Amino acid sequence: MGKIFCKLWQSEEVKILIFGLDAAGKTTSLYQLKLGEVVTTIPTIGFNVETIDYKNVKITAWDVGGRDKIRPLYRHYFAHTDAFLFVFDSNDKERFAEALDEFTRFVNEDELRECVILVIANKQDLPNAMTVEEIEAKINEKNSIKTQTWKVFPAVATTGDGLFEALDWLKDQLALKKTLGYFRKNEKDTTTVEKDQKVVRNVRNKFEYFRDSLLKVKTLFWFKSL
Ligand code: G3D
Ligand code: MG
Repeated sequence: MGKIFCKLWQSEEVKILIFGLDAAGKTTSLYQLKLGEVVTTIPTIGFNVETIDYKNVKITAWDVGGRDKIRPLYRHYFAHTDAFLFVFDSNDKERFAEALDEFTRFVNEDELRECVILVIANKQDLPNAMTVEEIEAKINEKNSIKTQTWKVFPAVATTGDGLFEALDWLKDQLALKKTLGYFRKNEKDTTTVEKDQKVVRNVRNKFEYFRDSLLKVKTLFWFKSL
């Protein structure tokens, strides 16, 4: 799995967040990635955060849901996030609505508006698991994703099935985003150059107008002197 992360994300920092209700399969997925030590910390703001630092990739995961007081504190982690994963327990129909509400909240966070969203439909090995299509339909019903690129992938975190494909897609999307970002930056530069050229043109026009006026006045005096 490490190869995926090695290949592309060598130069720039990549920041990924993982959300999901408790028991959805986040910790299991993190260990399946086999990227190194999963470090668990409880920050002073009071919830359990798991992190992996692998080369230039920083992944942070925590349980969401339930505690309204803690929710605003999540935002400490949002700045400069490139992608977020939301892990659904596809088999937990009772808590699916709660999970979807949480997912929608993250989708609507201002600081996560540029993120790529990878939805993991986990626990596909269980007989009553909702399918990818069902989960996709539920997300579409909410109609909350306006700006972000997103996709749902089936997975079984306990075996690792599906995680590889999901992360491969994420890697491609991040590469695309990086390329688009590069072009946008250059577009901005072009605009700046065009603006500068406009200023130069204006100054030149004014100068030429002034020079012509002087010439006219000079000619007038010359005629008068005849
Ligand atoms: P969390 O970190 O999101 O809270 P965990 O969830 O990774 O701790 O997983 C919660 C439980 O779900 C674990 O079981 C784990 O083995 C199980 N689990 C995770 N992914 C899958 C999956 O794809 N299929 C199945 N059948 N189970 C899964 P325990 O028994 O250790 O609590
Ligand atoms: Mg966990």
